[in-house]
Amino acid sequence: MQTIKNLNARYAIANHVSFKESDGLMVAEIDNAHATASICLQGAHLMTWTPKGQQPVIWLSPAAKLAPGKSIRGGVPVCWPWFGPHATQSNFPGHGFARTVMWEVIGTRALKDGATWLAFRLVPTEATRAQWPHSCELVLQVAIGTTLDMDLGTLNTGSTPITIGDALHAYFAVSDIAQVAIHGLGGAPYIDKVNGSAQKQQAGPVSIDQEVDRIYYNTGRDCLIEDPAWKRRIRIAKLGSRSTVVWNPWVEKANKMGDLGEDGYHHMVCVESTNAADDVMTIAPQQEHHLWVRYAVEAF
Ligand code: TA6
Repeated sequence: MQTIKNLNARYAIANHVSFKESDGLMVAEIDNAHATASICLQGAHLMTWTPKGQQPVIWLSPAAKLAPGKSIRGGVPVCWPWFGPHATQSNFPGHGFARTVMWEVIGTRALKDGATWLAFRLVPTEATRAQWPHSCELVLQVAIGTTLDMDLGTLNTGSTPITIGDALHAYFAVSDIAQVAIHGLGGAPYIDKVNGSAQKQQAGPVSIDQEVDRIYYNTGRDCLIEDPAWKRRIRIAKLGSRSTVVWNPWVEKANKMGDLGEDGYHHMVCVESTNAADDVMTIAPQQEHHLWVRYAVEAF
């Protein structure tokens, strides 16, 4: 059983990473030459990432609550082993259980370029096995520096194929959602979940002036969140994913959520690298699937 004490004894690295307790949960605090970040061991949930001298890139709700078994609003929730509602069991948690169960630290390293690498493994429980009775291992690797790399690896350790849906459900910080444009999805077909899951096609960049909840598919290109007021673009590169979700709850839904903060929806947008809808992944025995992203900031 990992504790703050034994985590710091085994995995802390000076000028890179240490562990602390926050609202009853264990958190890895990263502070290196290039960036600061924080990762809650519950869900291996990266909560913040701020390159030095920059505005935060990953957004955490000012009203986010850290509580055992509860999802944290913001950061990069790990959605696994399904995305969205469970296909048949309405009482199973939306976006799977990975983000609300304990993970264990399995490694930390100071990289040559000054970044910090950490690896976490999901700890299965009776409850997770009841919802997901398959032999497999889930490992998240993160490299935190001038860019943020995340690799969600599913290894099928069983003797039959498994089919998963997953996502790195990233919340990005923006100056003002009304001024932001999302490039890289032009021409892509999408399911418009706000309009009865109608099938549509994206024309040009995505702008947001109302609730948006779209699953874009056949999308492999980088996305760019263009933020003129902060004179930056956030580049989202990915591998192992052919679907992308863009979400902003807008005012009505935001007010009902209770953990998005007073006007939180103005300052965030989710651009999620997913295996969602028909883009689920079937993994053969002893094979693995990796969902990998790189987030980077470019001035403009
Ligand atoms: O990714 C978009 C979405 O599926 C939305 O429909 C909304 O439910 C959002 O995820 C947040 O879900 P959560 O379970 O974290 O409140």
